[in-house]
Amino acid sequence: MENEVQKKRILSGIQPSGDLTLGSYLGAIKNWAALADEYDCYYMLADMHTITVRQVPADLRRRTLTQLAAYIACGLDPEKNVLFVQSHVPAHAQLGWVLDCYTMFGELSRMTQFKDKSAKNADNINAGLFTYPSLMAADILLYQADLVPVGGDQKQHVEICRDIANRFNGIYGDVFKIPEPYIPKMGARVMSLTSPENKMSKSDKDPNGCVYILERPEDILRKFRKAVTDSEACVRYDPENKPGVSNLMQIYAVTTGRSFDAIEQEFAGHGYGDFKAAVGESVVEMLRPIREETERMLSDKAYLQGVYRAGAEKAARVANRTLGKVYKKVGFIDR
Ligand code: ATP
Ligand code: LTN
Repeated sequence: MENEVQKKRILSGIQPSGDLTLGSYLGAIKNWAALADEYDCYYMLADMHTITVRQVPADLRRRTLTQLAAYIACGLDPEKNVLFVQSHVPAHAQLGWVLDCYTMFGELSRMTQFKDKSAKNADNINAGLFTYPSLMAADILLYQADLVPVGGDQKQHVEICRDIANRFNGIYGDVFKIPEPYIPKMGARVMSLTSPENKMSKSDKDPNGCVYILERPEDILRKFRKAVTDSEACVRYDPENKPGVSNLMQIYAVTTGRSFDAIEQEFAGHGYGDFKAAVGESVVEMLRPIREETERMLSDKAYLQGVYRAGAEKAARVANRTLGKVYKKVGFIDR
């Protein structure tokens, strides 16, 4: 019990905004599974963030369940990790509002994700898209998280969360733990297979740039076969001049545990064809058990329901404690 109290806490989440990609697996989820013994871990399905972009309701429901099954299939044991749906814990919306009042217009305007997403959704630049980071700050701060494991693209959001927390603590005393981002060295930024200057993203319009973790092996192999490379015909790590090949090398390094040097040697004198096929095969083999296990779990809805209900209950207990403190600090009277 003593140990339980001392464990550092982790919170992270992914939006059920599309099918999970190889990017979200390598950049985030794969690394989460290994943390369960050392940390007290909370993982969310960020459905409230997802509606900042218009969704088809039935699809959102289906993807939320599929994503929960995929979390478990990727090794997040619900006995060791608290797995929950954001909208099931009302404290997120409640603290989100309070933090909106401690977040500045100027700092939100500088967020890269806001700029990208408002360019992509020019007909729906809603207030939720703009205040996305203060809701995300609420997600993290409610749990007094020490670490937030995310891919490199989310670093800016963890930084603004720290700024908001410091601002609030500066006024009211030590209410929030200041979290640190926890970004993997390898796989932090998996790039699109067709435009390797952009990150692989599940809401990408080009389905060939993106490998989904539940995709059929033949489709995965085809996408790798078609991946954009360059005309040098030499497997060498040089992200600046050879972004396509370097991205494939990154992926292969993570799936096989080999170093860049070893990969360069393995393919010395071979064309890109062999290399791309090998990368594709290694990804297929890594994802196969995840796909099979996800499909198996999706056929047992009652089990999944049990997992998210228990998760919401555990999460709410921690979240409500923080929310209570915050309400008191800002001057709301006790009910
Ligand atoms: P969307 O397209 O809806 O913005 P996304 O594909 O970018 O979604 P997120 O749900 O934003 O994915 O990200 C889930 C997690 O996976 C985050 O921690 C994010 O940092 C990480 N991640 C997403 N894409 C990549 C990528 N290409 N490389 C590394 N990590 C990634
Ligand atoms: N913004 C994140 C998803 C997300 C998240 C969080 C990540 C929502 N709330 C809290 C870490 C902590 C994304 O787009 N990947």
